[in-house]
Amino acid sequence: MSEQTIEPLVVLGLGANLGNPLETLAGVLKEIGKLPQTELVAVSPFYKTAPVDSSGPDYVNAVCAVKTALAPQELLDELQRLENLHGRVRPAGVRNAPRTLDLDVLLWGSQTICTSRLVVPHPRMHERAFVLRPLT
Ligand code: PH2
Ligand code: MG
Ligand code: MG
Repeated sequence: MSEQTIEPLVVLGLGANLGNPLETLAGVLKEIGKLPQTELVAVSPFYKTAPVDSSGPDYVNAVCAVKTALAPQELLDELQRLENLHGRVRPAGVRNAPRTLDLDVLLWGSQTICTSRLVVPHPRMHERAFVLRPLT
C-alpha cells in the first residue's frame, strides 16, 4: 500500500469591521483556497456581530475549514500576509483595535500548539459567540 499523509482539519476564524467586510471575507476565502498545499473544505455562513472587547462598526464573522500540508507557522505566515494585503494595520498599544481583516487559527485537528506566535486551540474561542455560532 502506498503511504498516505492524513492532514488534520484546520479551522480558521475570519473577522472584519472596517472597509467592506463582506467583500473582504469573500475575497480572502478565495485566496485561502489558493494557498500552497492547502484545500478549502468548508465555509460557514457570514454573521453580523457587535464588537466584543473591541470598538467601531459591527463585524462580519465566519469560520472556514482547510486541509493543509503547511506547518502551523507557515500557515500563520500566509494568513498574516493576507491580513496585510487587505490593509490590516496594528496600532501600537491598542488591544483588539477595529480591523479590515483578522484571520485566526482556531483549531488544528486535535493538536495543541503553544509557541510565542501561536496558541491552538485559540485560548478565547470558547467564550466568543462570534466564533462558536459559525462553528456549530
Ligand atoms: N475579534 C476580536 C475582538 N472582538 N468582536 C467581534 N464581534 N468579532 C470579532 O471578530 C472580534 C471581536 C479580536 O480578534
Ligand atoms: Mg481574533
Ligand atoms: Mg488575530
